[in-house]
Order: sequence, then C-alpha cells, then structure tokens
Amino acid sequence: MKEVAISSFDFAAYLAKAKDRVEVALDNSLGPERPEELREAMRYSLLAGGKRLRPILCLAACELTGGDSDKALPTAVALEMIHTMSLIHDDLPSMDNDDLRRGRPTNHKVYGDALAILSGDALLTRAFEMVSLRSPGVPSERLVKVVGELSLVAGAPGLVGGQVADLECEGKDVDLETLEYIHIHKTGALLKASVVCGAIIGGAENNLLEALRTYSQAIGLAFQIIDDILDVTSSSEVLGKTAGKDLIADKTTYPKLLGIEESRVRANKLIDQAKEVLQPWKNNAAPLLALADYITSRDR
Ligand code: GRG
Repeated sequence: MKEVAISSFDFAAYLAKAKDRVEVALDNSLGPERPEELREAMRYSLLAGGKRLRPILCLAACELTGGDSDKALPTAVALEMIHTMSLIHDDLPSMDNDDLRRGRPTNHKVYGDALAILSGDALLTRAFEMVSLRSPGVPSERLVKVVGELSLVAGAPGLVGGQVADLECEGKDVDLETLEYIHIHKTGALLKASVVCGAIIGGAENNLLEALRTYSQAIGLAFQIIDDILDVTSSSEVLGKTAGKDLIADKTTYPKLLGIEESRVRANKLIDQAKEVLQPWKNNAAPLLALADYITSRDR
C-alpha cells in the first residue's frame, strides 16, 4: 500500500482529482433511458454538481483498505444516485417544498412532480443495478454485502425513517435525543454507508471496518450539525439551496437547541473522535483525516 505522509498531503489536489473521477463515472452511468424526458430529468439532477462527498468518502475508504478504488467507482456512483434521489424527493411540495437545489431550480420545478418522483425512483433502482450488475472484478460476496448496506440505508431503518421523523417533528418542540435520531438517520446513515461500502469493496479486515464504522458515524452526525449552522449563517447564493429554511419550516436544529457556538463545539468534538479512531492507520489515512476536517471547515 502506498503511504501518504500527512505533512505533504495536498488535500485540495486530492479532492479535485477525486471529484473529476466521480463526475466522469456519473456521466457514464446513465444509459439510453427512454422516454427522453426521463433521461433528461435524471441527468438534470445527477449531473448538477454538488460536493460529491459520499462517493469521495467511498473511494478514500477503499484506498485505505489497500483496495483498488476503480473497483469501488460503481458503488461510489450508486451512493451519489441514492443521495440525489433523496434530494429530489426532499424538495417536493409534499415534503420540504423547495425551489432551489445545487444552484438551480429543483427537479419538480423543471419537470413537474410526477417526473421528479419517477426520476428519483429510477435513480434509486439504478443504484442497485450499479452495484449488482455493473461492478466488474469485485467478488460477489462483497457486492451482496454492499447491496445489504444500501438496502438498510435507503429504507425505513435509514433515510426514509429519518425523513418521516423529520416531517412529523416540524412545528413541534423536539429534544436533543429526537433531533439526533433524525440527523443520524436522515443524513448520517448515508455518509456512514459511503465509508463502509468503500471498505467492504476493498476487503477491509474486521478491525479496520469497525474503526471506519465509528469514524463515519461521527463524521455523519457532525456533517448535519454543520449543515444546521450553515442554514443560519450562510446565504442561498453560497449554499446553492435556500438558506434560513429550517426557521421557515419551524424545524428544531442544533443551533436552536444549543446555540451556534455550542453546536460547533459538538461538531468539532465528533471530528476529533473520528480522527482519533483512525490513528492506528494514520500513515495511510491522510485523505479520510482531511475529509473529516473538511466537514467542519466547509462553507457550503
Ligand atoms: C432514499 C428511498 C429513499 C427516500 C428518500 C426524501 C428522503 C427519503 C430523505 C431526505 C434525506 C435528506 C434530503 C437529507 C438531507 C441531507 C443533506 C444534509 C443533504 C445535503 O448534502 P450535501 O451538502 O449536498 O452533501 P450536495 O449538493 O453537495 O451533494
């Protein structure tokens, strides 16, 4: 395995290169869907930009296990497809009802509700196709494990459950425990699965896989705490989505319960915990350590 000295690690270059790889793979992942309008709606949201954090985490985790991250690319694409479909559905009038996503009008604003729902459905099912039918060279038992992880994260035990809880809690007084439940399921679970699936594709030993589960759980929650903070401190122009939305929708957030400073302290503590658990692998973990820091330093 190639060691990457932390001091000489160029995170900006790493991030840019990984993002380029992901963009190319995403572009190649959509075939000749018919009708043409469905193809357009799927491409519109999938290729709309975004940080591509989930696929990049997947590739970085695979690399840390000593695996060939080319083999993890289809799974990385699958994770971004699940994420994108969740954004399309989240923006619908019956859910968060938003007009702006990734700096452009939301999918249903352009294609209508029916096509937004269906293009989301098509991306979700394509994600499972990417893993099960379009992952050459990966042992099938690893692919079955990844399919299992994705089934759990996309369904009631993950995003769907988190989203239902989130919608149910709008306009209500919510305690920290419930808020954490929502954040962990709605957001943290997919970030965790991104790391875990990359590690599974790479064939991680049990102790590294367990460490990566702990790492990714911590960064997943920290990510949503920072998202809550950015919602009140940033602008729609910078975020590419409507700022101040949590207040408008009367949602409980970390800043609402703890204040901005204490929320930031919590997020930083989680990032410290995530980095600590990777110390035994630190000589090869520069990308994942830097990605953890990026979660709290990001501005969008
Ligand atoms: C997966 C079957 C299935 C259903 C989806 C709608 C829904 C159920 C869940 C909503 C999940 C959701 C939208 C959570 C918010 C997560 C979040 C903080 C998104 C923003 O992620 P970034 O900042 O966005 O990584 P970019 O645009 O950079 O990719």
